[in-house]
This record gives sequence, C-alpha cells and structure tokens, in this order.
Amino acid sequence: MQTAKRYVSRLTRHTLALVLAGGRGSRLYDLTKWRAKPAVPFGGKFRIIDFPLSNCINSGIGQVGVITQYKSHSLMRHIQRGWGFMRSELDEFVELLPAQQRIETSWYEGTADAVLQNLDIIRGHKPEYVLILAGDHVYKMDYATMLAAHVESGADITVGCIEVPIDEACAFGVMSVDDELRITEFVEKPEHPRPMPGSPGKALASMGIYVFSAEILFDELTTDHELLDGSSSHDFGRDIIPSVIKRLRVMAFPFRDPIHNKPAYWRDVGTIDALWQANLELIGVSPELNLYDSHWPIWTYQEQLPPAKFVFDDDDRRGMAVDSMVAGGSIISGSTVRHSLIFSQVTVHSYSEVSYSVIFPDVEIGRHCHIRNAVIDRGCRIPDNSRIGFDETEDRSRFHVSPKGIVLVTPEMLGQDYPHG
Ligand code: ADQ
Ligand code: ADP
Repeated sequence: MQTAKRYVSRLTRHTLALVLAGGRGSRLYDLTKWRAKPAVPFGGKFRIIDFPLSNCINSGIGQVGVITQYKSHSLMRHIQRGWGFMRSELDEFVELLPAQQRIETSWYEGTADAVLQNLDIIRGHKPEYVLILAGDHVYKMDYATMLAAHVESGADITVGCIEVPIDEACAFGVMSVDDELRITEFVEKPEHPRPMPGSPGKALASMGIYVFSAEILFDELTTDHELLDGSSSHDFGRDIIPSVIKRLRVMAFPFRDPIHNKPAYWRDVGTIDALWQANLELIGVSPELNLYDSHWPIWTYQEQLPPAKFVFDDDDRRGMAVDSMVAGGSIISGSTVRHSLIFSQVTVHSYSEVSYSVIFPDVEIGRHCHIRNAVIDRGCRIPDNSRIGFDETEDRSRFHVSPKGIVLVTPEMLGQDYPHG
C-alpha cells in the first residue's frame, strides 16, 4: 500500500495539468457576454474553474497552467487573487497562459492549437505526463487514479469518459472500447451515436479530459500543426483523438464514484437550465455534489466578508431563508427566501419573496419584489415591486427566458451599468 501510494505521488509530481479555459460557452447566453464560461459563479461562493483547479491540488498535482482567451479579464483576476497560494519554492504554481501569439500571429484556433501555442512553456516544465482538462465542468475527481491507470495500461493517451443517455450523446465525443478499455472508435459529436453494447439507452462519452505521455503530446501536436491543407481544425476531440486511435494505444478511463461504485457526479453547466438546476441541487439534505466534504475541499477566492444576517424589518417582519444556502455578506431583511442559492453580498429588502432562484453576488432586491425560477446576474439592482418568473410574456419582453422557463436577468437587461465599472 505504502509503495503504491508513493508510486502514484511520483506520477502526480511529474504531471503538468493544463486547464482549457478559453471557450465562451455561448449557450449560457448573456451570462457569458462579458466573462468566460469557467468564470461563471457556481455554488454560492465559487466559480466553475475552481472545480478542476481544486481537483488538481487535491489530487497532488501542483503544476497547473490555465489557457485563456475569450473575455478572460474576470477569470484572470479570480485566479490571480485566489490561486496565488501555491509554493513556488516547491515548484508548484497555477500559471496563466493567455493567447499571446507566441507562435502564430493569430488567436488560439481549436483546443489543440491553444496547447501548441504554449509548447515552449510546457516543454520548459519538463513534464512526463500532461493532463489536459476543461475549465467548464463541475465535478470532484481524483486525477491520480486516471494517471495510475494510464501508466498501468501502458497507454499513450487516456481519455476520461462517462456514460450518458443516448439522446444527449450527440453533444459529446462518443467512443467504442474493447474488453481491455482500449478505444477502437471515436467520433466527435456524432449525428447517430453508437450505443454501448448491452445498454441501448447509453453511450460512452468523452469528458474532454486527456492524459498524454508528454513526448506523444509534443509529437502529435506538431504533426497536427503541420497539416496546412485545411483538413484539421486543430481540436483534440475533432482531430487529434480520432486520428490516433489506429496508430497509438488510446485507452478509456471510466469516471466512477469509488465509494458507491456508480458513475460519478459530472455536470456540464453549459445552459441556463443546467446551471440553475445544478445550483439548486446543492441545497438538498444529501446532494450528489457535497460541498461540505472536508476531504475534498473546493478552493476559491472570496473577499473577507461578515456572516450572512437575517433581520426583522421596522414592521417586525421576519427575514428568513429556508431550504436555501446564503453566502457571506448577504442581508435578508423582512423578506423570505425559499429553496434558493444566494451568493455573497446580496441584499433582499422587506416584503419581498425569492424562491427557486440563483442570485449571483452583489445583487440588491428591492421591496415588495416577487422572484421565482430566476438566475439573477451579478450587480443587478432589482427595482421595488418587480415580479419576475410569474408572467412569461412579460418576462420575455424584458429578460431572457430559457426553454424550461428559467428567467435570466442581467444588469444590461435592466438598463443598468455594472457597478464596478
Ligand atoms: P466541447 O465541450 O464542444 O467538446 P470545446 O468547446 O472545444 O469542446 O471546449 C473544451 C474546453 O476547451 C472548454 O473548457 C473550453 O472553455 C476550452 N476552449 C475551447 N476553445 C478554446 C480555445 N480556443 N482556447 C482555449 N480554450 C478553449 C469537448 C470534447 C468532446 C467531449 C466534450 C465534453 O471535444 O469530445 O465530449 O468536451 O464536454
Ligand atoms: P465577474 O462578474 O465574472 O467578476 P465582471 O465583473 O468583469 O465579471 O463582469 C461580469 C458581469 O458584469 C457581466 O455579466 C455583465 O452583466 C457585467 N458587465 C461587465 N462589463 C460590462 C460592460 N462593459 N457593460 C455592461 N455590463 C458589463
């Protein structure tokens, strides 16, 4: 056991993780108009990128690069403020790798190009393994087990995978595997996904995370880069992985919950509906994603704030939140919050009711407001007497309404400036 542990820690020490955090995530509509999807707030005090970054630290991977491109200001600010605690003396770091035209005079094209353009920096760290991650999924995963499986199976590349319902599979890279989990076929976003043998309702989907033996990555990126005939979009899922499965040993690593031995929690909170639902799921008595797990802490940056408070108003109306989570610095005054997730520094004024809603930081909700089934973006000032989530026609005229009827409100939709400039 002792030897096995030491062996795995040797692997994690020689691994460089690269978090791809440059995509917009356009299905989040106006929430990603000014910020990248990995910077979208999640879970009361986190941002989505805190999950893969925390997974790295908790897995013992101390060398991490974050590749940014689209609207990266708030993402970079968050990482600089929150992730500067790494010990450079121990050669541990979270390093920002914005598109800076190191090789090409262009922005990053596909995900593979985003890595290629940083190849000199990556080589400089002399990793044995490179773990490529997406910055926009919410999950808790010990990457060390995936690294160990990579080495034990003698793989050149290992692809993290999960089972998804067949009718959702066309949004993913879908693979077939043989008895030893070697990938025999990989199709990116297939129109007709191949079901898993024996499970017609399911497909084996790529999580978009990969372990590469470093030299293999360097060779494959260079080969792909040299395809100048326009045949490659320089993307891992579309180009690199499908092109190597016949030539190289590419293995699948099913991501399972080791304690309950079932597929693990993994969410792409890429739509307003998915974001709303995943946030509200955290509130239950025993949510699938437990943020109160001291064995797997999620690290983040948050300003020093006083505790949330719940106060009576002048008329002695009770301020309360039930079946909800409320972050620091928030004040619920003479109003009621039910089954909602309230981020930091939110004020709800008296005679108001908020239910089934996700309220991002720095929001002020005026008096006599009724809000339900809503996602309210950071910095909104909701005027007194507002009703949101009750009349779809009226909501549509002012806000964005998702397919499931969740109302997204941003400062711009309210005709307001963002308070912090
Ligand atoms: P998609 O999710 O469609 O499929 P993509 O949009 O390329 O993949 O995003 C992957 C990650 O890379 C995201 O974290 C995104 O932010 C980032 N990213 C995108 N473009 C970038 C760029 N130019 N520079 C830097 N970062 C960038 C992928 C795989 C599928 C797999 C799904 C799982 O291709 O095979 O099934 O992820 O969600
Ligand atoms: P974050 O909230 O992720 O920290 P920012 O503070 O940079 O990021 O801004 C994100 C939010 O602020 C956006 O959702 C948008 O509502 C608003 N915002 C930022 N910049 C502008 C701008 N120039 N014009 C209008 N709204 C903006």
